[in-house]
Amino acid sequence: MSDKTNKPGISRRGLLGATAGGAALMGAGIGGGAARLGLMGGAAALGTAAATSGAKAADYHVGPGQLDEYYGFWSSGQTGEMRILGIPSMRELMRVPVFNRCSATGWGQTNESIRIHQEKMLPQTRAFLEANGKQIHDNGDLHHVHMSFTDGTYDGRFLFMNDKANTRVARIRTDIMKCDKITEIPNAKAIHGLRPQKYPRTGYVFANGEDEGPMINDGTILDDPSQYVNFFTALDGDTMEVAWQVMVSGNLDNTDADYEGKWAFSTSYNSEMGMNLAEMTASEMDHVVVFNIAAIERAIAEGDYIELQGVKVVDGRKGKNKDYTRYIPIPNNPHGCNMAPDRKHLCIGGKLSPTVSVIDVTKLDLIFADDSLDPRETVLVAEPELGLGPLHTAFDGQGNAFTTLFLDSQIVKWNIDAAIRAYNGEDVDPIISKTDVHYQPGHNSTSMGETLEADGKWFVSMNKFSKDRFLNVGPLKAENEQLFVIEGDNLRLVHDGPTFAEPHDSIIVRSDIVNPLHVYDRNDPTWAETRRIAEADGVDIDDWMEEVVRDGNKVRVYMSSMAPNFSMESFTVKEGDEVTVIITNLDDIEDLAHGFTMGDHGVAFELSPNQTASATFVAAKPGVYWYYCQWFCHALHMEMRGRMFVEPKGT
Ligand code: RUQ
Ligand code: CUA
Ligand code: CA
Repeated sequence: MSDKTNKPGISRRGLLGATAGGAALMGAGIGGGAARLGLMGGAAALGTAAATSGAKAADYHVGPGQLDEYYGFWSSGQTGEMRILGIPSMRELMRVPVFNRCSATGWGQTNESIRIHQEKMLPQTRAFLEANGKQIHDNGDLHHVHMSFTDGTYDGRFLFMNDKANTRVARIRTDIMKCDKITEIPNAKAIHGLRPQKYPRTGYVFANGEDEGPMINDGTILDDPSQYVNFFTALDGDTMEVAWQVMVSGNLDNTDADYEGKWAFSTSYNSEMGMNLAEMTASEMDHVVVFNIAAIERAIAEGDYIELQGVKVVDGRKGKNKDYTRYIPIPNNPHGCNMAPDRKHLCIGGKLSPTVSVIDVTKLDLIFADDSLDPRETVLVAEPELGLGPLHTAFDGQGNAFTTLFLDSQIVKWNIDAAIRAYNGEDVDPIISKTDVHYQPGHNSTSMGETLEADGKWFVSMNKFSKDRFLNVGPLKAENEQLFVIEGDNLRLVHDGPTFAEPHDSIIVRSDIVNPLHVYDRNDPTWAETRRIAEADGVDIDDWMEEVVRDGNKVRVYMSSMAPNFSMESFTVKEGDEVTVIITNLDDIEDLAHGFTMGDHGVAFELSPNQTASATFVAAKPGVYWYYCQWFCHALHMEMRGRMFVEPKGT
């Protein structure tokens, strides 16, 4: 261990350095009541000057009818969707359901979305869901949204995101801003950190399994943590198939990749493989795992792997003396993992340690080449003490970094080069400024900050608590996302953005990179299978449709929509029939969306211009049921409706 760590800390920092005590303090911050949060706010305010609030509106105001300069792609945590915001207006532009069931669009209910859910679902999950009377998991915990890269910057093709709740990775096609793939990850549990390969292109999507479990989780091994492992997964971003996995020591939290396509990195807060808080915080040091991508690919090519649930798994655990992984000791339950756009420096948030550990990735070859080298001594080039609870780091592309201080409720701006010089004994202070945020920040984002085109203009702090910032809406409060202009050494607050559970992370992408379609292409693959079914019924879904096709007790109802009409005023089925309603919206005018809601049947879905969609339900109760268009489309929108007659059995 370097003698530069564990410097005698000052007062509160010393307290935090004591692991169990640190964890307790962290716990108090998270779980404690308003009084405790108030205390922390007070402590933060003592630290440094507060940000200037009440900025001149004209500086950032995006007026009515004006367009934003950036897209913000936002996770939504336990809501399970992706959100699109405009930056700098912070206007919420769209919600894209991914892992969640959406009442408006029918995502999670339409046959097209269920097929996407099921395509890459593991067979045991399908059986499990059936036993629970379900077709899909309709919740998710979406923490991290990241765009595909080419040559170190966003290329506008896809967005990738994790589901910690049900161990999945999903992809959104940016041309239609809809999810087109959901891959359930075998072997691993609880996909948390997720990042695409940055260079030469994506390429791989790296995904961390956070929860430990037995290698084969079939009930044979239960409470025997000595036999638990964790899995690091690389997916192919083009096919969304799992390319390979690496078995690791310790758990995995956040991840990132370098700008040369050589390495991926993951933080681990549970190197101890503890099963409770005391055990998970027992060690002063946890680690960052470095994955050597070329060596892992070689292992796969040369057959040095085992096959688990159809996936090639390389053993990258500690002490295996292979060149697949290296473990770099890092204090102390580290969390954030952020590669700087200088192509050189990886910044690891210390969480329980008040430090950010800076790794020079150009030195990683040394520790792979020579096992006798101390990995930490060899690759660590700085470890500035920045404040309490450092979680995530963002970059301005000019050599500076911004780190969220969860416990201090602050953002610290610091200079990477100055931190390196200080680490080498020079008398320089790497800290440039500290800015209060409201309150308890987790992630932060800078405009284009996770790419080689980081432009240092805008900064968003995603705060876990809003406390007193907004009108009280009851015991459950909104989170607060604050937009700052980066102005010289300082951050100037220009907007508070209340948001519902729990926007977690975001990326800020220049608007010229993202170019969605205005209306669907009729040949969109989303409904390719629906088209195939219709063709078998002799129906052309591109044409005006008024067909009812009976196939035993299955009835397929083919309709078209064109404002303000459905092609069919009514249709008749029998009690107990399984009814599939298939509709093409023949309106191909921008923004002319319809929808289909079947009254009292729990069925509703979106019909955007040129879109085909379908849903299946059982007509279990005889009677007259109105269906209607639920997307306001025309002066006669209310009249856009019709009747389903369900004849009693035996008539
Ligand atoms: S992790 S608040 Cu789920 Cu992104 Cu750090
Ligand atoms: Cu069609 Cu409303
Ligand atoms: Ca630990």
